Amino acid sequence: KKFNHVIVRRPCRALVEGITSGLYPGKPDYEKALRQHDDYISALSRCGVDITILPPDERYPDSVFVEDPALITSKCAIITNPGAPSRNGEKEEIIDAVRKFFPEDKIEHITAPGTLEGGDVMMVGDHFYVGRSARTNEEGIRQLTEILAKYGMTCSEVKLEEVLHLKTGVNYLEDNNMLVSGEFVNKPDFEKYNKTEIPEDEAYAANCIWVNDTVIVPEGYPTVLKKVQDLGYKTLTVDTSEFRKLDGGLSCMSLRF
Ligand code: CIR
Repeated sequence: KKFNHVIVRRPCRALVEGITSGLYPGKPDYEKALRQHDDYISALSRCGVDITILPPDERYPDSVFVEDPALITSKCAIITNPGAPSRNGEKEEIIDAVRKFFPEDKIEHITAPGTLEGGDVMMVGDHFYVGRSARTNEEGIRQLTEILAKYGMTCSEVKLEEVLHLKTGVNYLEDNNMLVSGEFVNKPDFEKYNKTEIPEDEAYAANCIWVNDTVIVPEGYPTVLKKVQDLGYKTLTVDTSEFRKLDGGLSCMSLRF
């Protein structure tokens, strides 16, 4: 398996007004966020992917989190319908970038009353786990299931209790390896994987990303870093402290395909 492309969007100044649960207090420092985003792009570029960098979009404070308005699979691209009202319009702005890679008949849409955000979707080969959350509803999941089936792919729902998005707490690293934290540690859905448990005090680092045999780990989580290295992966670290203040992590900031 290999990813060839990545899409990111530069953070906008309005980032400081992004949605936050307050779990990680403080307002993002914009200049610092820009530098961290530069480092994020550098790390990705070391993983052998080409990177499309979209310009900042001041209308949408959370638009740096491009993972949410689209879900890109090997067979089709799905424009989602973000459940957060202040983010819903982001779906119109990601389409052009997606069109560079997919013909019109391979671009699908989640439509109202269905809502879905990409952060709730975790790809494991041709199977997709989707979190039912405050952002992703039953109808959104139904539509996603139908779209995926059209392309020979499958989907199963995971109920979320504590986290914002599914991938806030569980991430697949390929090779049957999965990072699990909190409510996901004992979920029967993930029994068949080689699970690595993330300690509670490093829960944020459950959101690592696999990019072509390298795993990018957020900076400042030594236990998780060691565990990922012990699984045999090359690792890179990126400081995401300013995005963490908005509940955003490594996976949220790119579309990888
Ligand atoms: C939000 O609440 O929508 C943003 N502040 C964070 C989005 C994080 N995205 C993700 O987990 N995929």
